[in-house]
Order: sequence, then C-alpha cells, then structure tokens
Amino acid sequence: MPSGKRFESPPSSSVAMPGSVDSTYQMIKDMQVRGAGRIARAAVVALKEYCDSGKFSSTKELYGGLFAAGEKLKSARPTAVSLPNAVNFVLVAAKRIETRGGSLKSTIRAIDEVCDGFVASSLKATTTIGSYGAKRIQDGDVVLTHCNSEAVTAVLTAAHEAGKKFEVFATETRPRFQGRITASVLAKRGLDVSLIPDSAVRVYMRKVDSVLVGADAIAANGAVINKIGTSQIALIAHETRARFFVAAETYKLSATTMLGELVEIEHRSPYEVVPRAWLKANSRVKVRNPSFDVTPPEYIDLIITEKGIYPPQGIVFLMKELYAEPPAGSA
Ligand code: RI2
Repeated sequence: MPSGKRFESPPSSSVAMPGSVDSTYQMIKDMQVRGAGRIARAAVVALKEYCDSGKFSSTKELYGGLFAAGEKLKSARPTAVSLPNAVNFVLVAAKRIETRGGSLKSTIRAIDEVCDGFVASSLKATTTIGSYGAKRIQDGDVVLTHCNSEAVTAVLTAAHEAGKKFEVFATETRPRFQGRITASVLAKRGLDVSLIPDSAVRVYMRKVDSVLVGADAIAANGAVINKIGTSQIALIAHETRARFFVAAETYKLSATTMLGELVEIEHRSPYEVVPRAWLKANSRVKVRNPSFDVTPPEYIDLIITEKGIYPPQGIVFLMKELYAEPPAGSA
C-alpha cells in the first residue's frame, strides 16, 4: 500500500485563487461537495464563474488564469477522474476558442457555453443511465448498493417510477456514512429501503439478486475504482452469484490508463475513522483510511453508461472511441 505521504495535496493547492475557485476547491477537498459527477459539475461551474469575474484584459490572460484555476481544481481530490476530465474538457475547448481569435467578450461567452453544455450533458447522462439501468431491475428483485451515487439512485428511481416492485439494501458506508444519504433519498422517493452496516453485507447477500454501485474511475481493463468496500462486496456477490452492475457516466473513464497509468487512490484523514482524543490516547496506533478500492473486471457483469451497456472487457473500445488521443499527463 502506498505511504500516506504520497497523497498529500500537490503544491498547487497553496496557490491563492479568487472567490469561487478557491471555495469550490476547498468544498471538494472537504467533501462538502462530493460524488464524482457532482464534483465534476462544481469544478466546471467554478471555471465559468472565474471567466465571468471581469478581471481579464485579454484572451491570453483569460486562458492563463483559467488554466491555473483548472489545475488547482484538479488537485482537490486525486481519484475521481470525472474531475480532471471535466476540467480538461473546458480547458481544451477554451484553448481552441482562444486560438480562433475574437474579442474577450465573445471568448468568454463561448467558454461559458462550453461550461453550460458540460453541466447539461452530465445531468442528461445520469437520466439516460437511469432509464437504461432500470431495465435490468425486475419485479421482486433485491438490489444492494454501496455509498451514494447519483447514477445509482437514478437507476433505482427510474425502476420505481416504472412501477417495478423491488427492495433495496444500502450499506452505511463507513467512515463518512454516505449510505445514509442513499437510504434517505430513496425512502423519500417512496422506495423500499433498508440501511445495513457494511459488515452485514454477507449476511444479506443470499437474498440479493444484483449489486449496483457507482464509479469514481474506470480503467482501460474494465476495473472499477469506487468507494472503499466495493471490492469486498463484489467478492461476496461473486460467491452467491448475484449480478454486479456499475452505473457510470463516460467522463468517469480514465483514458490515461490506456497508456499504462494507474489511478491514484486517495487516503484521507485518520480523524474520519477515529476521534482526535482517541488517537491521542492511542498514539502508537496507525490509522489507515483509503477512500477507494479497485474491483477487478472478473467480478463485474456490466457497466451501464449513457452510451449503452458494456461488459467490462468492452470498456476499452468505448474509451478508444471517445478519447482517440488520451491527454498525456492528465488523468
Ligand atoms: P456519482 C463517490 O465518491 C462514491 O464513491 C460514488 O460511488 C461515486 O462518487 C460516484 O458518484 P465520494 O465523493 O457520480 O463520496 O454516481 O468519495 O454520484
């Protein structure tokens, strides 16, 4: 396991940026804004606000500032590839717009449109995933989910709205208990949901027909990087022959894994696991808090995207289609 030191914030985190970029960076880092899709949209909205801040006197200056802002936002959390993919989407378009020439005003307007377009297509992708995924849920099914994923709640909600009768088990998802969000959201939408401790998954898995989780990143070999505990759940699902589905927008595909790069796993503060006083009283105890793990493709049946449903082995072809030239050095 890599040492915690490797996961310290990169130096760009100390570069001061105006208002929205700084606060968005901090909110993503502190997980006040969380979930791979949400952090991607939040970063893009911050870039748009930065463009609109009225502090630039030339398109060159605008692009330079935007690039620095994008780099800062990308450094907020290392694992969810949706974040660099979204920021790079805006930066690549901004570069193209800048090179094309035009007034500062028209350049800002064009970049704003790119940002709005990303947010709209991200939201639409989640809805599309919902309708594709809902077809995989049958009357009488028991579906287990882990953590809190908008893509997953979209699928479950679409199935419920289609009149299907099924039961959901949501894990608590220690240490930050995002499973409570899932349980609360689904219950409010009228679904039949039970919240269970993470450690109870094997007790209930025999009842479970399918597991449905989100993704923070998907590698070229079809491996899925998602909230810590996902890979253990996949193993248990494999044992009982429950199907294992992943719901993820295509901007969670990690194109640089085609070039052999690995997805960096975020390790967070020990104080998410134990109180400060406890650790002070037990200072010889090392607390490790990896935020994500990797589920190998052998344990995954299907990956549900807005472009269609793929077996994990087919993801590399989708990746090649979407990212003909993966951006070297970016995630
Ligand atoms: P959506 C979350 O990460 C979870 O791991 C979740 O499965 C994934 O993002 C995808 O979420 P975190 O931000 O984009 O809670 O589907 O660490 O909402």
